[in-house]
Amino acid sequence: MAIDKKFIKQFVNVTSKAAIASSYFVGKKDKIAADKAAVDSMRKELNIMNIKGEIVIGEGELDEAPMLYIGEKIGTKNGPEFDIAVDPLEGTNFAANNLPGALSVMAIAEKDNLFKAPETYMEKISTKVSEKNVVDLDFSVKKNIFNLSEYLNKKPENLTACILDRPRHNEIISKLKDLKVKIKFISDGDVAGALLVTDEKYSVDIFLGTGGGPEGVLAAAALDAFDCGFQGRFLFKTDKDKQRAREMGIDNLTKKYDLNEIIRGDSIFCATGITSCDLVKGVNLNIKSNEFTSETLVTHKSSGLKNIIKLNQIV
Ligand code: VTB
Repeated sequence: MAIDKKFIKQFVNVTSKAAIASSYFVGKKDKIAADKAAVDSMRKELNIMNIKGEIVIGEGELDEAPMLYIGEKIGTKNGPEFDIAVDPLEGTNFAANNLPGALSVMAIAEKDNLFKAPETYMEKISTKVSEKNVVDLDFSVKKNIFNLSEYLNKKPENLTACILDRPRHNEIISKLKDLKVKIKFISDGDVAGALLVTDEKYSVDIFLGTGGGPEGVLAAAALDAFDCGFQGRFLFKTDKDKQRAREMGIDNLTKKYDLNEIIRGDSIFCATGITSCDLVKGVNLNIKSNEFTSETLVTHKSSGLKNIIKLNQIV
């Protein structure tokens, strides 16, 4: 079944309001306050929607975070059943320091169609290629680059790879350098990083490396609508992580997940800019009219919608 189009506007409103709430804390060096504002707003707006929703990816688990935790039921319960993944403030450092890239993000699928991901790291790869065996998490960096180069008919030195700038990626980075691939380093925010493969205008051919698992699932929802490729493999390091994964029903802890094992069926994805980035502009307040302008990248898989929605709101 398809998700009714009427929900698109309502979900865009949710991330948009969360982004506006968080925007008051932009550049205030207070990550917690910026996050809390986004979480509180998102929860309030979701709870007045006529849906029977369950948070499958959220702000921690019940014992850690009081709001939008994994397993929390949201909405009025009068309406369709949805699985909802949220990252009310993706890029807390960006918001706290008024740097580009803070987003309010949400992905929605019909019940039991979105992966219930624990809060752990994930090895990820995304490209504009959805065909199998061109790029694969199990291939070496060299093989992936050579395959992609052949597939896109671009020399390796004309390919750009996006990766989180972290010491854990030193080996991948040195291999990319050996292959003369251009690298776009990001300091944070790998939902946006993974989505840079969706359009030629961002000049990114491949995103790879290890970041947050929840962020991987959120990115997968949008990549599915863009008909791009994505694979992820959770990394469970501590015994506590492994135990939690088993409790969530993950038996094979080293499994490589293809995009459609992470998200199936119809979906909606919304990412509203809090501060501007390549994908969307940040929240802007017009002092005279007291109106907030926000931009949301929205996708709706079944209708093929992939668009930026601009809203002017007085809140
Ligand atoms: C990752 C990434 C996020 O934080 O979770 C990162 O997926 C934290 O990684 O997009 P480190 O532990 O290496 O700092 C983000 O960049 C922002 O939430």
